[in-house]
Amino acid sequence: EKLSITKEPVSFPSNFLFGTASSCYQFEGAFVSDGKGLNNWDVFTHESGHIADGSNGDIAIDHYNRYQEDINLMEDLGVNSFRFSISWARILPKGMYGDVNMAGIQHYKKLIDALLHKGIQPFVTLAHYDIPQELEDRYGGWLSPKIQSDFSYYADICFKYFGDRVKYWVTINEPNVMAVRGYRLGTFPPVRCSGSFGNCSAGNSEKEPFIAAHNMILSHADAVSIYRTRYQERQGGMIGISLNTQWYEPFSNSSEDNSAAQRARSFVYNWFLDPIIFGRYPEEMQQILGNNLPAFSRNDVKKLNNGLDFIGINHYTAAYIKECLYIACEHGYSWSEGSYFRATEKDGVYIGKPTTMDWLFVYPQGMEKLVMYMKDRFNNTPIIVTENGIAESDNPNSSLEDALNDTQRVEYMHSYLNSLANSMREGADVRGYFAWSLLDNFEWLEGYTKRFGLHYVNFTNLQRTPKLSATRYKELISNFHSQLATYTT
Ligand code: GBH
Repeated sequence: EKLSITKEPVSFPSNFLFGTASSCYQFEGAFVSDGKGLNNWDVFTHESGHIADGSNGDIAIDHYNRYQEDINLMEDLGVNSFRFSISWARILPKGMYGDVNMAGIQHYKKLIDALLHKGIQPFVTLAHYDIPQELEDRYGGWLSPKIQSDFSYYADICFKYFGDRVKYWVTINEPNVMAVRGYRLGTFPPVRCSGSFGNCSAGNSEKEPFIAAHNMILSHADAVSIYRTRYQERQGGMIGISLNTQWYEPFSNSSEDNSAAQRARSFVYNWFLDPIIFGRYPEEMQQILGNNLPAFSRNDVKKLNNGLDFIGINHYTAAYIKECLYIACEHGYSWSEGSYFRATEKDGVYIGKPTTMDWLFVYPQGMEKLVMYMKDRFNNTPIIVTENGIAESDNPNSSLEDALNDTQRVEYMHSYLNSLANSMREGADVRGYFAWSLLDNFEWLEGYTKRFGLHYVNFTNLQRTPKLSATRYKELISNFHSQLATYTT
C-alpha cells in the first residue's frame, strides 16, 4: 500500500510543515550530563513499581549524543520540521533558584543549528511532562501559583537564546494529561490522587487537578505575554499550546448522549482552550464545578487576552461517550470528571480497529471531525497536528525484518492524513502535521515495551533502522512537493 493523499492536495499551503515529533525525556538520555539537574521524571522512574519494564530515561535512545545521526535520518525522510522539547532542568537545573546552565544552552544551540543547516525548522516545546524536581520539592510544582513566574522566567531565557532561529513554540505539551494523571489518577508524577481515584496516599481534594490546570493555563499566558511584548515582533514566530485531543462520538443519538459528548470535549480540551482563547472556563464546567473551579482575576484575564497563534492537537483516537449526569456513573466517573462515561465499544464492537495500546483504536474520521469542531468553536484559529501515530509491541522473538514491516502504521497514517486533508478541503486552516514519532523511544509508563517510531531502535545497541512507514512517509512528502510544484509552475 502507498501512503498518499488520494484526492487533489490543493488545499495544502506550500509552507505546510511535514515533520516528526519527539520529547526530551523520551529521547535524550544523558540524564546527568553537562550540568543537567534532575527532573520529576528522573525521580519518578527511579522509584520502583511505576514503569512496566522497570526502565527509565537515563539513557533513553541517547538522542542527546546522537542528534546529528538522527537529523541525517530526517534529511533522508525529507521532512521540513522537527518537533522536540527542551529539558527545563538542563537550562535551569534548579528553576529560578539557580543559575542558567550554559552547557545546556550550548547543546540546544548546536541541535537547532544542525537542523537549520539541513533546512529543517525547529518546532520547540518548552515543557513536555518533565519539570525540574527542585520545583516539586520547593513548592509542589504545578499545584503552586509560584510555578507561573518560574515557567515564564524559563520561557524568557529560551526565547532570548533560541528565538532568533526558532519560529514555532509550544508552551506546554498536554497539560490536560498532566493534570489528570498527576493530580487525579496518580499515575504520573507527582502521584497525587483525588476523590476516589487511584491508590496513592497523597492528594485528597477533588480540586487539585483544577488547581494544577489553572496554574498551567496562567503559566502559558505569562509565557505568551513575554513573547508578545519582548520578542515576537523582532523574531517573527508563532506560539501555541498542544492538547491531547480524542474525538468523542455520542454513544447514541439521544440528546443526553450528545450533550455528554459535548461535556467530554469541554472537560478534556476546552478546559484549557476556552480560557486561553475566550478568557473563561467552558459553561458546562462552571455549571457542574461551581466554586471548585478556580477563578480568573481581572489581571489574569488581561494576560489571557494574549491567547495563542495556533492550537496544537495531539490526536490518536476516539471514544464513545454516554450520559451519566442523572444516573449513577459506572467506574466511579464523578462530577469532577464531567459525569460522562467513556466507552470504546458498543454492542460488542470496538469503535475502530484495536491496537497494542489499550486506549488507541483506529478511527480516522475522528481527525476530520475534531479539526472541524476546533475550527468552528475557535473561529478558524490555525491548527497544527503536533502528534499522530500508532505503536507496535516490542517482540523480542520477532525478526528485524518483521519489525520493520509496519504495514499497520502505514495504513493508519494513510487514513488519518486523508481525513486531515478532507478537513482542509472544507476550509480548516491546518498548518502542519507531525508523526509521533521519529524513533522508537521511552513510552512513559510502558517503558520500552511499545514502539511508536517510523524508525526501529535496537534498545541494546541503539542502532536505528527505517521501518516501511519511513519510506512511505518520505514518498508522500516528496509526491506532495512535486505535485505542489506542478500547481505553482
Ligand atoms: C502523547 O500522549 C504524548 O505527548 C507522547 O509523549 C506519547 O509518547 C504519545 O502520546 C504516545 O502515547 O483515558 O483511555 O485515553 C498520549 C496521551 C493520554 C494517551 C492518556 C493515553 C490514557 C488513557 N495519553 N491516555 S484514556
